[in-house]
Amino acid sequence: MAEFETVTVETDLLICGGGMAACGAAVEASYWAKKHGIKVTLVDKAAVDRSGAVAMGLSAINQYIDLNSGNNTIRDYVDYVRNDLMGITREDLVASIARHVDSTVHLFEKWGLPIWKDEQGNYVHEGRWQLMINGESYKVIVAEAAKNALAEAGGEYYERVFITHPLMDGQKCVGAIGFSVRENKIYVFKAKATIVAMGGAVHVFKPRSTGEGFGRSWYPPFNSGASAFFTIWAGAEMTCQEVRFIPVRFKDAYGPVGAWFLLFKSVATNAYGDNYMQTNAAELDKWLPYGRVKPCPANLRNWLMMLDVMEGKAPIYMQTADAIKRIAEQAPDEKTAKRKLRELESEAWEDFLDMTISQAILWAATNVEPEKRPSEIMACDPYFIGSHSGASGAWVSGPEDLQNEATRDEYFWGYTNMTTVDALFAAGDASGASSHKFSSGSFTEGRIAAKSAVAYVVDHNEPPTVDQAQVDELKAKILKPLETFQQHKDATTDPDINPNYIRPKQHMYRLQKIMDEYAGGVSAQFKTSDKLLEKGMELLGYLKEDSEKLAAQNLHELMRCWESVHRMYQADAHMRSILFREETRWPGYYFRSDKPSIDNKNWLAFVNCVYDRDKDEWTMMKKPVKYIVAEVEQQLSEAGG
Ligand code: SFD
Ligand code: AMP
Repeated sequence: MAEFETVTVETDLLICGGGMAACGAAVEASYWAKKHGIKVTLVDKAAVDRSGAVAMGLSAINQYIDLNSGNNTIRDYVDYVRNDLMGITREDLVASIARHVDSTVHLFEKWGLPIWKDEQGNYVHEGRWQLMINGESYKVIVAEAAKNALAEAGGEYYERVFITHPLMDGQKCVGAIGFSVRENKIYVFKAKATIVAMGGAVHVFKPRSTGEGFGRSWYPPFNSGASAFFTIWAGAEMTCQEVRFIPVRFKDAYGPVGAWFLLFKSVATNAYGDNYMQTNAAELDKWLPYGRVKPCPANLRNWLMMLDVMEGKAPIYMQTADAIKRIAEQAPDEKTAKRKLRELESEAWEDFLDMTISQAILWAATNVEPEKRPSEIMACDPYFIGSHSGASGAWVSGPEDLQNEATRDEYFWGYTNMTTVDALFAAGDASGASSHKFSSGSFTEGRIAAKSAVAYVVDHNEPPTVDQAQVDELKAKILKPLETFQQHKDATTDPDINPNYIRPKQHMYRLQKIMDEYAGGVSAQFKTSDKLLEKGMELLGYLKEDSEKLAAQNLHELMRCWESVHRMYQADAHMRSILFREETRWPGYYFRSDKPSIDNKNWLAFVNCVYDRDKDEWTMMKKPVKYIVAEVEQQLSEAGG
C-alpha cells in the first residue's frame, strides 16, 4: 500500500467544518484570538467558498428577528420555535441565538450580500422572520469574511481534509484526525479546544432520487453525518436524535417553497383542487396543544398533505398561477398589473436560480410556466439538520444569564455551547434542540461557540496531551479500507463482486434499505413501529460488523467509506431514540404505528443518549423540557401540554 505522510498541526482552537457555523466561528474567534495571542485553525473537507448547505446559494435569510422595528421580541421567536417543534426545544439556546442574529445579518450586508429592499429602503420580508436576498454568492461572501478574519489574526485553514475522528485524552477532546482527499496524507490536529460544525446528514435514508438522479436531494450530498459521529464517538450526550426533518419541496429538483407560501401567499391543493390545510383541519385536534398554534407546525403541515396522498388524492400541486394572478390583480390599473406580473414571473425563477438551480432547469425542461400552470410538490426524504426544522445534535450548555432556577441545573454547566465532553464545542447542525437557526442563526451560533471556546482556551492554556498510540491506532483504522482493497482486489475479475470486502456504495445502499424499510423512510410512508425498529437495529448490527471489511480503491472511495460509517452511527442513534420515545409527536416527520398519538403527560421531554465506544453500548435517557419564562409553563399546562 502507498505510504502516507503524517502532518501534525498544533493549534489552540480547532474549527472542524467550513460552513455557516464554522465561518461564524472563524470570524468571532479571530477577533478574540488577536487580543489573547491565540492560534485558530479551520479544517473543511471541501473548499470553503462553496462548501456545505449554502454551496449553491440561498434565496432567503430565514432568521431575522428585526428587533429594532419593535414588532418582534426574542420571546416571540422562542414561542414560534417551541410551537413548531411540538414543544420540544431548549429555549435558552434559541434565545441566545435570536438576541444576536440581527447583528450577523447586518454583517452579511456589510460584506456585500444583496438583501432585497422596498421603495422605502426597508428589507423585503418573505415572512415574519425571513428576508429575501439575491443569494447566489452567499457562501462565497461569508467564506471571504472568514478567511480574511483568519488571515488577520494569524490563523490558518485547511481545505479538502476529511475529519474522521476526535482525538481524546480520557474524557477531554484534544483535537481531531482526518486525511487529505487529494494527497496521501493523514492530518493530526492537536488543539486546546475544538468546535464541531460539520453540518447534518443526508442519505442515511434511501432518497427518492435513485439511479440516474442519485445525489439530487434537498440536503447537500456532501454533508454526511460527520458532526453526529464526531460527538457520538467522543462520548458526548446527544439530543433529539429522533427529530429528523422532512421538507416539502417542488418535486424531483427540490426547489424551495417558502417564497411561494409566505411571500406570494400561494395555496397547495390535492389533485382535485382541495386545500388540504382546510379539508383536513379537523385532524389538527389530535395533536394539541400544537395542532392549533399559528403558524401550523411544519410537521403537521406535512401530515395534512400526506393524509391526502395516502388517500390516493395525489399529485399535490402548488397553485403558482393562481397566486401570481391574485397579486397582479391587486394593481390599480392594467398597465401596472402587467408589469407586476412580469416582475413576479422573474422573481419566481430567481428564487430557484439563487438557491436550487436544478429546479429552474427542470421547469425549463418540462415546459413549466409558473404563471400558467401549477407545479407538483411533495415531501422529500428524511434528513438530519438541527439548524432547520429538525432538532438532532449534541446537548450543549446554555448561557448562564438566560437560566432561571428551574433550568440552571439541567441546561448550564459552564462554557456556552460546550458539549458534555470537556473542551468540545458544537454549533449549527452539530448542536441540538435549538431549531430554526438556519444560515444566519448557524453563523451566529458559531460566533457564540467561538467566543466561549476562546474563553476556555484562555482559562485552560496548557498544551493538549495526545497519546501517540491512539494516533497510530486511528491512522491504521482510517486507512484500513485501502489496504483491504489492495489485498483482495485480484480475487475476482469484477472489483464490485468479491467475498472479501464491501465497497462503500454497497455499504450505503444497505444502510439506506434498512432505514427506509424499518425506520420509516419514503417507501414505508414514514411509518415505523417498535417491532420494525427492533428488527432494523438487529440488521444495523450486522452492517456494523461488516464495516470492518469496507474497501476503498482510492482516496475518494476512502472518503465514501468514512461518510457511510458516519451515517451509520447517525442511523443507530435515530432508531434508538424513536424506539425510546413511546409516542408519536411529529406526524409528518415519522409515525409510530404502535404508539399513534401524542402523550404530553409522559413525553413532553427530551430524549438524550450517550455512546460508550469502548463497550459499544448506548445509554438512553429522558431530560425535562424547562421554560425560561415561567408563564409559558403555566399556559402550556393549562392547554394540556
Ligand atoms: O429555505 C466537513 N437553509 C436555509 N437557511 C436560510 O437561512 N435560508 C434558506 O433559504 C435556507 N434554505 C435551505 C437551507 C439548507 C438547505 C440544505 C437548502 C435550503 C437546500 C439552512 C442553512 O443552509 C443551514 O442552516 C446552515 O447551512 C447550517 O450551517 P452548518 O455550518 O451547521 O452546516 P453547513 O453550512 O452545511 O456546513 C457544513 C460544513 O462541514 C463540512 N464538513 N469538514 C471536514 N470533515 C468532514 N468529515 C466534514 N463533513 C462536512 C462541509 O464541507 C461544510 O463546510 S430553505 O430552502 O430551507
Ligand atoms: P422553506 O422554504 O420551506 O424552508 O421555508 C422557509 C421558511 O418559511 C421557514 O422558516 C419555514 O418554516 C417557513 N415556512 C414555509 N412554508 C410555510 C408555511 N406554509 N407556513 C408557515 N411558515 C412556512
